[in-house]
Amino acid sequence: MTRKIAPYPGAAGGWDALASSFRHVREQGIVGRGARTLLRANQPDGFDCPGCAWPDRNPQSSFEFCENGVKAVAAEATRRRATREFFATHTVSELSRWDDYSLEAEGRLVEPMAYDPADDKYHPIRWDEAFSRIAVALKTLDHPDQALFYTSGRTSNEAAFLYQLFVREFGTNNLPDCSNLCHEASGLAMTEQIGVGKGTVTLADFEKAEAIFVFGQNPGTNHPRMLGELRSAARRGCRIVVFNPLRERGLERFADPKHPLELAGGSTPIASHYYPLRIGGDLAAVKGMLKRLLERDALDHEFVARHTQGFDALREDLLAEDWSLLEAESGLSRAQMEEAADVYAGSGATIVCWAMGITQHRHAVATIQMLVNLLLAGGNFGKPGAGACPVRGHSNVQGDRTMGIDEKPSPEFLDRLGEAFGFAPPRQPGHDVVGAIGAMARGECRVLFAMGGNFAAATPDTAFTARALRQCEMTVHVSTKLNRSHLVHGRQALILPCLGRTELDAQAAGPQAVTVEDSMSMVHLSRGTNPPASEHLLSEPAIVARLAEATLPASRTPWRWLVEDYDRIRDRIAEVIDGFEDFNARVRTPGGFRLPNAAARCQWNVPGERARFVVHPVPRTAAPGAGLMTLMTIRSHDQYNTTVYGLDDRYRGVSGERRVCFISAADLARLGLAAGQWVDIVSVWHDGEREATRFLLVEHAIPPGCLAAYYPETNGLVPLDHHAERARTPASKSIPVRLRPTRDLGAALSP
Ligand SMILES: Nc1nc2c(c(=O)[nH]1)N[C@H]1C(S)=C(S)[C@@H](COP(=O)(O)OP(=O)(O)OC[C@H]3O[C@@H](n4cnc5c(=O)[nH]c(N)nc54)[C@H](O)[C@@H]3O)O[C@H]1N2
Ligand SMILES: Nc1nc2c(c(=O)[nH]1)N[C@H]1C(S)=C(S)[C@@H](COP(=O)(O)OP(=O)(O)OC[C@H]3O[C@@H](n4cnc5c(=O)[nH]c(N)nc54)[C@H](O)[C@@H]3O)O[C@H]1N2
Ligand SMILES: [Mo]
Repeated sequence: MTRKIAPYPGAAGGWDALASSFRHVREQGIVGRGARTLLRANQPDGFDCPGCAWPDRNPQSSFEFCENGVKAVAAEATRRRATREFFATHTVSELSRWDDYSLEAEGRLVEPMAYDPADDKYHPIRWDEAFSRIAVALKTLDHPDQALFYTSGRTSNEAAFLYQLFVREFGTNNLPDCSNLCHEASGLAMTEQIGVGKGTVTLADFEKAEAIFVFGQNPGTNHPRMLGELRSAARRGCRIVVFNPLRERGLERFADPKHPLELAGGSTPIASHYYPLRIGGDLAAVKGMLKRLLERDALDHEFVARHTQGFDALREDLLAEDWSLLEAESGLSRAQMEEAADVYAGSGATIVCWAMGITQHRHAVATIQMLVNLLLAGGNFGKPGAGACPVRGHSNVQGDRTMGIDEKPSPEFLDRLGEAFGFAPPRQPGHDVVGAIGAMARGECRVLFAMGGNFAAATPDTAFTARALRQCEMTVHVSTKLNRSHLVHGRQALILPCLGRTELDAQAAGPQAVTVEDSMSMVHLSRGTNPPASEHLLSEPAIVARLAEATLPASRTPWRWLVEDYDRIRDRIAEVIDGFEDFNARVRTPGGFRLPNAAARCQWNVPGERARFVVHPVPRTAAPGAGLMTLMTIRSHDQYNTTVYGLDDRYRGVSGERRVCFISAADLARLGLAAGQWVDIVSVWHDGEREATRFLLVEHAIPPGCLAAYYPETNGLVPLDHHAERARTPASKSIPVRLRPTRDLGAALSP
C-alpha cells in the first residue's frame, strides 16, 4: 500500500463510496452471485447491520446504501479463516508483533482455542473442556467479585439478558462494558436532568426539525446512514449547525449514491453553519449561546415555567459569565456564538445530536448537561422535530444496558430479576472498565471473561492495562476474529468463537432470530441468514447457557431449555424489564416497537418532577500546560473501533498510513516542524510521561493547539485516571501532549 497525503476534493459518499465497498468486498474473498445475499443488511426479515446503532428507515420503502455497513458485513462474511494450522505456525509472542490490520486479516475464528505456555501457542480444545476449565477457574476464586465480565455492544438482547443473569447468579455485578468507554456520560447527565438516559427523538423528528445541531460527531464515517437524514433535512431548508474542530467532509457535503445526479458528481451541502471550535470548547460555546438567548430574551418562557426547575440559578450564572473567557475557551468569537444562538432562536423545533467528541472529555457530563440546558431553554422536548439525540455507537450497546449489562444496577431491577429467577442477586455495585483495570492491576480481580470486543486495545493506558491483564489467572474472549486481546492474556487463556449477527443461528426449535435496540429505542428482530463461518461455532446465548451449566450446577434457571427457542428468553425478558410486555408478539410487527420514553412526553422522572437546569463553570482547558497541546484520538474511515479494515482515511486525504498526526499550519510554523516529518507524541500527566512513537505530521484545518491521531494506536497515551468526572469515560479526546521529532528516522521511514 502506498502512502499518500492529498486533500480529498469530493463530497462524502458518491461513486468513491461505492467503489470502496466493492474493493472491500473483493478483499474479503466474497465474489460472484452469492455476494448480494451475504451483504443484505437491514432487510425485512434479515439481519440488523452490525455497523452502528443508527436506526433503519422502513426497509420495505427504501434501500439505504452504507459503505461502512458493507465493510462491517463483509468483514464478518469473509472467506478467510484463522485455522488451527495458522495457530500451529505462529507463537503468541510472534503474533504480538503484528499490527491490528494483519490480525484482523486472518479472518474468522473457527473452533475454540486454548493457550499453552509450553510452546507459547494456541491449540484447539473441545467446547466441553473449555467450559469446564472456565468453571474451575471461576469456582476456585475466593469470592465472585474476583471475576470480571466485559461486554462489547454487538451482543444481542437475548445473549445480554442471559449473560447478566448468569453473572448475577454467579454472585457479582462486575459487568464493565463498552458503554463505559462510550456514552456513559450521556446516560448519567441526562438521567439527572430529564429522568431518562436515552435519546428522546425518532427518525420522524428528523423530518420535522427546523434546526439540527451536531456536536462532536463524524457521521460520514461512523453513522453514514445519518447523512441520508441530514441530506433530506438540508434539502427542505432545515438548518444544520456543526460544532467540530475538524472540517469533516460528510458534514460539509454529501452525495447520496441512491440519487443518479449525485452519483454522477453532484452533491448536497449539509451544514448551513460550521464552527471549528477548540477541542473541549463545547461547554463554553453552548454557554455563549445560552447567554445570547438570555440577552435577546429568546427563551421559551412557558416551557421553562411549566416544565423545569433551577432556571434562576442558571440565569445568574450566565449573566455573570465573561465573553472573553467564553471566547478563549471555545476558540470561537462572540459573533459566532451569537450567530449559532440566533439560528437556535429562529427554529421552532431543534434536535441536538452528539457523540464521542463530547463524551470522551473530563468535563463530559457538564457539557452534556449544558446541551440539555440549551434544549430545555428553547422548549425542545415533547414536540415533533425536537429533542436530544445522543448517537450511540455499537449496534446494540443501548440494548445491552436495557437488558441489565450494568455494573450499577438499580435495586428495583435486581428485585425483579431475583424474583423472576428465584435467587438473591448481589447488591454491591461492580467495576466499570476503568475500575476493572485497576482491580486486575492490584490482583483483586483474577479472571476476565469478555463477551465480544477487544478489551486490551479499546481501553486506555495500553501498557498499564496489558500488565493488569497479564496478571490474571485466566482471560477468556468470545470473539469472531483474532485480535489484540487474545495476545495480551492471562496465565490461562481461551478463545471461544461465536456466530456473527449475519449468520444462521439454528437451535433445537429451528432457526432463531435475536433482537436489538437502536439509538432511538426501537427494538426489532435480527435474523442471520448466511451460512456460519464454521460448523463448530456456538451462538452467544448458547455459550452463556453452557457456561452457566458448567459453573452453576445448582442453578434453578433452565439454561438449555431457554436457548432451544429464543422466544423463551424473550418471555423472561418481558417478565423482568419494563417496556417489553408482550415482547414476542410486538417484536414481530414490521419494524418492531419503540420503548417508552417518559421525557419525550414531558414526564420528568426526577426529584421535583420537573426537568432540571444545571449550572456548570467553564472548564479551563485552553492551556493544558506550558508547551502542551491537546490531542483527540479519533476513528479513520477504514476502521471499526479496534478492527482495522484498511489504511485509508479517504475524506481526510490520507491513504496507506495510520500513524499520522493532524496539525495546523500555525502550530507547524510555531514549533519549527514540517508536514511530512515524523514525530513522537508524548502525553504529560501527574504520574509521568507516556509516549507513542513515529507519527507522520499531516497539515490539516484544525485549530491551533489541537492535534488528532487515530485510536487504538494512541491509547497508550491516555492515562487511566484521565477520565470524565463521575462518568469515568476515558478522556481520550483531550490528552495533554507535546511533540518530539522521531530520533530513529531509519525505523520511521521503513513502514
Ligand atoms: N465505520 C465505523 N462506524 C462506527 C464506528 C467505527 O469505528 N467505524 N464506531 C462505532 C462506535 S462504538 C461509536 S461510539 C461511534 C463513534 O462515532 P464518532 O463519535 O463520530 O467517532 P469519533 O471518530 O471518535 O469522532 C469524534 C468526532 O468528534 C470530533 N471531536 C473531537 N473532540 C471534540 C470536541 O472537543 N468537541 C467537538 N465538538 N468535537 C470533537 C472529532 O473531530 C470527530 O469528528 O461510531 C460507531 N460507528
Ligand atoms: N482512544 C480511544 N479509545 C477508545 C475510543 C476512542 O474514541 N478513542 N472509543 C471507545 C468506544 S466509543 C468504544 S465503544 C470501545 C470499543 O471497544 P470494544 O467494543 O471492546 O471493541 P471493538 O473493536 O468494537 O471489538 C472488536 C472485536 O469484537 C469481536 N466481535 C465482532 N463481532 C462480534 C460478535 O458478533 N460477537 C462477539 N462475541 N464478538 C464479536 C471481534 O473479535 C473483534 O475483534 O473503544 C473505546 N476506546
Ligand atoms: Mo462506542
